[in-house]
Amino acid sequence: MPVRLIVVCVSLVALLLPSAAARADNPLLEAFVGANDAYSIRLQDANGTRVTHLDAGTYTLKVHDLSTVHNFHLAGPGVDMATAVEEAQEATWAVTFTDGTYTYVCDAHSSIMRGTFTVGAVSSKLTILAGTNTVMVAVNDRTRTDNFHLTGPGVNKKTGIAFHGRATWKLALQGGRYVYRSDAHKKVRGAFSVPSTPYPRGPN
Ligand SMILES: [Cu+2]
Repeated sequence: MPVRLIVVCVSLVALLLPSAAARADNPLLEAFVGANDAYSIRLQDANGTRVTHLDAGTYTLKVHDLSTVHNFHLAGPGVDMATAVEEAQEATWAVTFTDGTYTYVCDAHSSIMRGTFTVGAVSSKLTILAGTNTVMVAVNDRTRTDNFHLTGPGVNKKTGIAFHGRATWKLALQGGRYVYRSDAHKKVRGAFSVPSTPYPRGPN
């Protein structure tokens, strides 16, 4: 008897953007390139920590391009900005990051002077085993400002709003309507329905 997997992907990311973009006091990021002409490139947050992940939104990025042989070039969804290789310069950019992966390089030495970071999002994947009501829910909560909260018949599970990482839940769903949402932003939500009889098996 074949087992059919039904995969439902949900994402809460798109609706997160307006509130982040409207924030007046944008968080500060700083980039440092080529101090003493060294082959160094770094992007850090206001605490001096190297950036590996950010919440979506608009940031103030201060670029310290300290060398006349290196530059800072940042690219990713909606962003493509660079200082000049042949001049040292200080620049302040307002940059708006959306869900995705961003890369920064020195264009003259992009194979060795580069870094990446991710932005966004809360997403989850439901894997529903055909013929059963048991599902595995893999939640990838990539922001500290929203959570993933799933409710419906027999289920009330959530990640913490400040939680940031992956969680896997094994849940027994019943027939009915399930709603997932972010408790921090009421408009960030979605829903799916589960038939009251188990998901159909393939022909056997
Ligand atoms: Cu360089």
